[in-house]
This record gives sequence, C-alpha cells and structure tokens, in this order.
Amino acid sequence: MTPDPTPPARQGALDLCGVSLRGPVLNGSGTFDVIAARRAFGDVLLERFPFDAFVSKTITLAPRQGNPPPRLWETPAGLINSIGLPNKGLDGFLELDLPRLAELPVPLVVSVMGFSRDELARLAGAVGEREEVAMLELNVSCPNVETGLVMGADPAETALAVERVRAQTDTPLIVKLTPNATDPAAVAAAAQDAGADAVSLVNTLKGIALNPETGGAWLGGGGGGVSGPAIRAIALEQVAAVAARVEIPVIGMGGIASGRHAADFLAAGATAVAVGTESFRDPAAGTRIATELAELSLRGGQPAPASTVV
Ligand code: RRO
Repeated sequence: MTPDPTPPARQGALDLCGVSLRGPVLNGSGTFDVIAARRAFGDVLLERFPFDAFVSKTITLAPRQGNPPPRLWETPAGLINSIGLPNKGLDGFLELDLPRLAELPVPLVVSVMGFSRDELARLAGAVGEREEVAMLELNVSCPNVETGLVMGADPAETALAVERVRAQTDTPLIVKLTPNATDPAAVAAAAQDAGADAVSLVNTLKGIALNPETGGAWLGGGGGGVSGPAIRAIALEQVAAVAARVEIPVIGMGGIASGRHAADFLAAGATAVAVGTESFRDPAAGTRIATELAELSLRGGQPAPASTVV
C-alpha cells in the first residue's frame, strides 16, 4: 500500500438499508484486521481505505481465546480456517476496539454472534445503540446451546433469532447466511419475514484437513470453514438463488478476487459484494477490485441480470 495523491476510481455510490456508501465493495467479516493494518500502514490506510463499508470481526458477549493452533490450512484454491471467534467480548469491544473502528472513513458494520437468543439480543441491543455503528451483522453460523441447532441452518431458528434482535434495536440488520444449510434461500426468506434489512452470504463451507502423519485433524479446532476461489461457483449459485427469493438487499461474497468476479455477483442479484480471503494475499485487494469493477461498468461489461441466470 503506497501513498498516492489520486484516489482510484470506484463504482458509484449506493444506499444500503438507509446507509450511504460510496461504492459496493465491503470486506467479509473477520478477514481484515483493520486495527493491525492501521499500525502497519499508518494513516495511508485511511486515505486509501480499501472498502466502502467496514465489517468488524464477529464479537460475542463474553471474551474468547479462540481455537488452539494451527488455525489455517491452505487448499489448492483457498483456505480452511478454524479461528474460533477470539475477541474481547462486548465490554472490551466497546471500550478498546469501537473507538478505533469509529475513526475509519466509511460506515461501520459490527458483526455479532450469540449462543442463545438472549445473548444475541443483549449484544445487538448494546452495540446497536452506539451512534458509531451504522449497521449490525448477525452471524448465525453457530449452535444455539439451548436447542442444539445451528441457528442459520434452519429457517425457523433463524426467524426466532432475528425477531428477538429486531425487538431490541432499530439499527439496520444484516443477517449473514451460512452455505451449510439445506436451503439457504428459505433461511433468507425467514430472515426477511422476521425483520432483517439485508442478508449477506456466503460464510465459509464446512471442511477438514488431515495431518498426513497422524491421520487426525490438522486444525486445532477440528473442523474448519473453506473460503477463497474454491467456493466461488457455489457462492454465486447461492447468491442468485437467495436474490431471486427475497426483496431485501443481498451482499454477495465467496472467493471474489477481481472486478469481474464482483460483477458476476452483482449480475446474480447482489446489491453489494464483499472481499475476504483475497485480502490476506493483498491488503489493497478491495481497492483493486472496486477499480476493476468501475472500469468494467464504464465499458458496459456487466453480465445479464439475475433473473436470466437462475
Ligand atoms: O472465527 C471463526 O473461526 C470463523 C467465524 Br466466527 C465465521 O463466521 N466463519 C469462519 O469461517 N470462521
């Protein structure tokens, strides 16, 4: 990331759930440690911020250490992660991280996860009332300890969680869908009917890697989540299916590494896109992808609308 006085061209501004964004390229939650990046790159990061909105790493009510190492495995076209939600908890986030995130030059989305509906509602209420927070993202890729079901794998569980959160906060609510559901479009419709303002997808696909010497799990947490180019075709299909089913905006992600990929997700019906794994390789990927996307649309390079591809 080198200083450059000329800001790069970006795709046009948009309204996402009542929040003005200068363009449609977000980051995927947990894929860009903006506080560490600010330490590494200084204020150049703010001057040339790679994303049009920033999504925080998921936080939980209580602090968590995360999973034991190893936490990553590289696949031929992607990554398997098993990070396990290390975070400072609600109080630590509000005291230590939120003031830093509030300095970013783009709207802030805070990602929250709870192991029960009560926990989720408390978190969403406390975070949603902070004026620094433009939107909430509900990460439902976790088990509800009361029912044993992964919230986002089941439409009824998702609806109950979204209803509880909706009752706590008027802050725009994005529900982050898991691809590990029988029918992600049914989950998206349930989220919409329960009051979600937008959905984002996909989170990672379940995967494992084995230790070649022991035959046991390589990752300290056991299983993990696959991301990167390996899952792009699957993500694109799910985004198209969800966008065809709901009326609320869809934020599409899964292996986006170029403006062409981003344009595909927009053509499949997404209103905005998010860059995840590619940012590990290149922290300025968000800027490059936004610029490529803007150039493509200037050239009229948008693919056909979603209705013709589903
Ligand atoms: O922290 C993680 O291991 C993690 C989370 Br919360 C998530 O939503 N998706 C993922 O791939 N990893």
